[in-house]
Amino acid sequence: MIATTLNEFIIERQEEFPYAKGELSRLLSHISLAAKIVHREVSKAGLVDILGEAGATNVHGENQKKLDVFADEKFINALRGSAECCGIASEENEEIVIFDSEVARNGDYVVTMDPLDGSSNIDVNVSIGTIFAIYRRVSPVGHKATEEDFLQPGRSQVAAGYVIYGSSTMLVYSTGKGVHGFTLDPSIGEFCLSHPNIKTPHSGYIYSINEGNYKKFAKGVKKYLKYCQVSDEPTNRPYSSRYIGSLVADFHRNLLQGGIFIYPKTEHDPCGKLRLLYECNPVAFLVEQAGGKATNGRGERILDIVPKKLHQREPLYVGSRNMVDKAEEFIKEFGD
Ligand code: P6P
Repeated sequence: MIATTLNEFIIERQEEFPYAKGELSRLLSHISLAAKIVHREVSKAGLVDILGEAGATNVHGENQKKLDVFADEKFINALRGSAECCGIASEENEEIVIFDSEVARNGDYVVTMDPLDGSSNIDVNVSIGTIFAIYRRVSPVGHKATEEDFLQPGRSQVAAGYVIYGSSTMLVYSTGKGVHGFTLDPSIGEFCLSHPNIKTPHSGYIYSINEGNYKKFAKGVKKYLKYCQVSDEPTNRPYSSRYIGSLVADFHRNLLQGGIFIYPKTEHDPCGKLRLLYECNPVAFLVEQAGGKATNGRGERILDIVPKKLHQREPLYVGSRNMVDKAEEFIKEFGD
């Protein structure tokens, strides 16, 4: 049987995309092209001098590894060439990246992205990923993109997805009509449909959180963790703690198997660590499409939060809906 490729799948279903035919397929095919290029470099990162610090630091003062910079450039170049995208907001760039050509100014879309999430794991061969979200611009077509195009609530996303560079490279995306996973077949250079219509279990037994921060957690978070450690509800089996330190890898595992990922606020980080625009919103869009839930721990749906700043952080509770609800019960009773 010949597998369905990403491009074939998008074209087969592009009438589901409520805008002009072909726009989304061009955007996603350019994203998948950049993903293949990053895959090639990630898969041989240990062999060429592309590891280690690029010297520069990103807007958050974090050392930029060469692959961060490489991935950022590849995705920006791919989207600049798509003729559909007028600008990008990226973790690796303090300001928005405006595509100022006549063609790009007529683009209807903007993209937010974390070009290489989990980059601290690059040198130790742990899965890393790219996270992206696609919005319709709100600024007038024919003009330059503006920051307002990027400060839309996550519910306005028209598509979102991630690429996970792991034991295999997968691209997982949704346009609001279900979540679909494609595995890269390097022998033909195509992403092939491997996980159609992903649904996440309503309950699970995996909890993902950096327990090294335990002392900084609020009482409600500590109480939920203890609940997980002593309970076998509701799946009648003990919970497992699984934390890779790469959001894409932790999220992908929990999406498929069920589970909850938590990056809570702490006294030191009152808004948590993860970025709303290009980490929380895309995974929130995907998890809701898969039947799960994503909030900031206080009952506020991630997708309803209106961003005020490009690199705004937000606490994230994301995964199986019954687990997010249970965590919120403890937060409500004991505080966050
Ligand atoms: P910590 C990677 O740097 C990242 O942004 C996410 O991919 C990951 O979930 C999180 O930070 C890990 O943070 O503080 O647990 O190392």
